[in-house]
Parts: sequence; structure tokens; C-alpha cells
Amino acid sequence: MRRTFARALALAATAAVIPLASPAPATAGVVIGGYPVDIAEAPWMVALSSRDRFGGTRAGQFCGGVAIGRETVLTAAHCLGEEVLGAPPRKVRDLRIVAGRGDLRADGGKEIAVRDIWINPRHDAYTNAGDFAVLTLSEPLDAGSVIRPAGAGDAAYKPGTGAVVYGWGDTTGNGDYASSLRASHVRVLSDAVCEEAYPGSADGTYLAGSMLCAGETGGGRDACQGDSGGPLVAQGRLIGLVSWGSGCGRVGSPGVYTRASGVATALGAGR
Ligand code: 4AZ
Repeated sequence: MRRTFARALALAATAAVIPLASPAPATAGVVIGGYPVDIAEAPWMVALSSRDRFGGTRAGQFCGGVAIGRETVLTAAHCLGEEVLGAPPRKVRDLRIVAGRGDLRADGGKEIAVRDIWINPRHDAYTNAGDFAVLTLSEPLDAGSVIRPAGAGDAAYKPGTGAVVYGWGDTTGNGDYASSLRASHVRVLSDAVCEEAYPGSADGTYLAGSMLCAGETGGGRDACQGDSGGPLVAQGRLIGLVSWGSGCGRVGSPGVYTRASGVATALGAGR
């Protein structure tokens, strides 16, 4: 978690003071190795926003989120930590989600206030286990703007499955945040790959069962800082939330995601 924590802090500081000036090179992507996507193709993708904390240039975006119900958005627990927000989340008066807007400099879609915040009390900032939170919206999204989490045992979790990660995060690993939504193609990797990459260090510990390993064996395509909390989608279903990793797009350091089936189970059990 130490690295994620530091990166989140860096994001907060950068976004608050420095306009995100340098545009991403055309070859980079969100997400590293990605490409631009139309929000209409990812209507469940939302941005978490606080202009007070992160400035207005990119609508205050600081993390991703995904709608699994008309009033229910999932994100990463670490996105709502005091280290990221600079205050307990309930004190962030202008915490909103931005839906239906791909270009954060434009004003399409909707900004919706967050009515309730539930952060997984079992989130472990050291291993990064249980990295999810639920935001309840003050008004409902359109019925078509939700995606279903893949249940445990769904074929979409099988290693080798093609998946897509979405976000407005760093496109280069150097703090070049995207203004328009991007996506990157990755593959579900076996638990063994991440167990080997992350046996336990300051970055985190890979825990099969509640985490999901994804990336490309050769590196290159990955989520990065600012993408956290956003969706990893395979076969039309949500399989993960961007959580952590060592750097972005590095060979031998895949992306680690919160496994969506575990989230659904935890919520189904009354949280
Ligand atoms: C972060 O700092 C972060 N490459 C998110 C995702 C990844 C690494 C770091 C995965 O929020």
C-alpha cells in the first residue's frame, strides 16, 4: 500500500496546484497502452470528483468508479482514505460522481452528489486486501448505465480472458492525466503470476480469492494512478476494480484488481 498511498498523495498534490499541462503522447493510454473510448460505450463508468480538493481543470476527477445499480457506485476503498482526500470523506462537501461525460473538460452528462459512503471496514492498507467502497447516489442513473458483476466461478475470471480497463488516469507513469476517457486491453493472468510478483512487500500482498491479476506478459498495457476504483470488464461483466500494482505497465509487475465476485458477496451478505 505504501506505493499506492504515495502515488495517491502525489496525485492529490499535483491536481490541486499544477494544471495538468502536458498532453499524453498519442501512443500512451490510460491507462497505459490505451486508446480513447466514447462514454456511450462505457455508460457505467463514472469519475469520482472533488473540485475543492483536486481543482476544476478536469472536473475534480481523482479516481474511477463503476455503477452496479442505479444509485450504487463501486470504487476503491483507498480512493476515500484521508491521505487522498485530505479529510475524512464525509467532510468533503463537494464529493460527487460524474456520469455520462467522457471529456472532463466538457459539460455533458450529469454530476450527482453522494448521499452515503460505505468503506469496507476490512480494507487493509498494508496488504491492500478488501479495497472497495460503495457510494450511494442522491439521484438515480439511467437504467442502462449499470453493469453486472460476474459471480464467483464465472468464465470471465479464467486466465487468458481478454478484458478492458477504463479510466482517466496517468497515461505515461509520469503524471500525465487523461482529460478524455481511455481504455486498455489486458488479459486475466493466473493467480500464480501475481503471487510470484507480489509475495508481500510495501506495495502489497497478492491474495488469490479476493484479488484478480491482469495485464500483459510483456507489460505495456495497464491501469495507473488515477484509474483506481475504475472497472475491469470482460465478456460484458464487471470482473475487477483497479486497486494497486508496482508502477504501471512494467514487465513482471501486473495490475492487481479487487475481485468483483468478492465485492458482490460482501454486499449480498449485508456488508
Ligand atoms: C495507484 O497508485 C495505482 N498498475 C493503480 C493501479 C496500478 C498501480 C498504481 C496498477 O493508484
